[in-house]
Amino acid sequence: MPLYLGLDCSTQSLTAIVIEIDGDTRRVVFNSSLNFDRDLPEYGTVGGVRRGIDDNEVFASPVMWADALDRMMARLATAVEIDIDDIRAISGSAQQHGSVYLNRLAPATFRSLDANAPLAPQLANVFSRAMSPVWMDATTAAQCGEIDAALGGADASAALTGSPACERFTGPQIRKFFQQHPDAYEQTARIDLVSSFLASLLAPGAPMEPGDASGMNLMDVRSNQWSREALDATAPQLEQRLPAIRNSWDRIAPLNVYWRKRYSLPAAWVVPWTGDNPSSLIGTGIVREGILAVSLGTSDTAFTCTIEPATGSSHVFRSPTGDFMNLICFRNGALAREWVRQQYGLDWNAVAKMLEASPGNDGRVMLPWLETEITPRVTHPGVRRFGFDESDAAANVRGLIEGQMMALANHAAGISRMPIDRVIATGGAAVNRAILQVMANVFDADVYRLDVENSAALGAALRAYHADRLASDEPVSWKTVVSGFTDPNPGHRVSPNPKHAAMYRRLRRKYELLEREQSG
Ligand code: XUL
Repeated sequence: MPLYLGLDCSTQSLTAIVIEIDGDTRRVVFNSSLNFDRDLPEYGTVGGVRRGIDDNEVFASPVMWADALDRMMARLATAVEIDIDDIRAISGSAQQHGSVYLNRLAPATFRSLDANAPLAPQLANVFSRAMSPVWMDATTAAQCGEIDAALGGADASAALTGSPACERFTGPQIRKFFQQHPDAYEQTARIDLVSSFLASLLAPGAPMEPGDASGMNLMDVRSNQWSREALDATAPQLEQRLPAIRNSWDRIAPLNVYWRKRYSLPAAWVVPWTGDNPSSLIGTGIVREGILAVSLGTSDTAFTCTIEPATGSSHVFRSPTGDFMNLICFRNGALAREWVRQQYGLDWNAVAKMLEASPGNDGRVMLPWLETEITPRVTHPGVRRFGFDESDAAANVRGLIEGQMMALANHAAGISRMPIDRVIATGGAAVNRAILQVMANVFDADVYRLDVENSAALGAALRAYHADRLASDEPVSWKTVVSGFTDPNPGHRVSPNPKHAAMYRRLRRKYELLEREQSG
């Protein structure tokens, strides 16, 4: 039976999912994750990242991501549950916006890797910048201002590239690197996204695709081409340093010989990698208008798929289906939830009990901005409590989770062109039913959890399948691609409690006013 491999290199871990598809047989046959902090401690990460002297400077080693990929392939090669020879195509996804800077030695190195040796040490000489800035970095406000000014203002940048210049986006990060390290920029032959870097290890010279390239402030989001204006506003001779943009569904090349020799993997086709959010769009089955997905991961995101961009969206990306993807992103996601749990010495069951005890927190609100926030823009971190203090554990737990959900619901109103009556929940915290109950009450919508937790890795495997069938002249519709994997499971449905939903409607207005007053 044909197998398809999907990989996801997110902020804190690398996951591989293999799916089996033959007619109506559709199932996940391999699912495994490596956690960067726990499984690759030599890279010294906390939550998958490292920080500079300035807490807003956030980066990770690209060698760590490559190393994780190598170790995952080793696991896959020895997995007893699958026959690796049946893998027909491979795709992947990665945390968005982060960038990898390669020198002139990289292409030849990638093509002639020694299959008898691990990958990481062989990459020692290929980088013109040792560390990669990641999406959590918020140190490019000056460059954002310059890019927006050059493009005619933030609205003009958004109309052209899908988003106003954003601190975590790749273009402003490249501009900062060019300004602060012009010699290293000069030594840079290619700038990758995390996704295209990892794809290049599997298929040297791999392109980017529009889904992840639209998180750079460099691509014309309508034409899916690099925008000359945006490139010029960012750094000199930039286009020659960027990979080509190809369709998300093209097949690139058979798997690089390194992996075939080292792990006896087959010459499976490699399909372009995309960003974790665009990949999750497929992995949650959102291939048409009218459904909202909420991903509760390191970042919390909410997204929809539309034929035309939604006007209230802070980011418009391209969907791997060729449509548009509208997204909002919150920086204070899983790490903030983990913080409040640890702060009060609780386990997740105790958190759940506190959430169930007094929905609405007696009208008290927390703005959960442990770190600087993306939505809305908050540059002075610190949780803001209204009506309670830090001594009250239950009020803090409820305040934080309810605050996150109210922010999601309020801002998500702008990314759907239709009323939201159903939410698909994914990401690590989606396994927590009490959190999903808060979500259902706050959104006043049914919330469904999918069977597969890592929707980005699943989306990658599904994209590999779609591309393979297309190239074999047996195209399958996106609806068919996702069916059997992303159908909402009625057993996992969480419905709103009408009384609580009415209360949250009022509390959401209070939250919105406080948020407006306190952000900036
Ligand atoms: C989206 C964003 C994050 C990252 C990390 O714009 O910055 O969701 O993709 O997952």
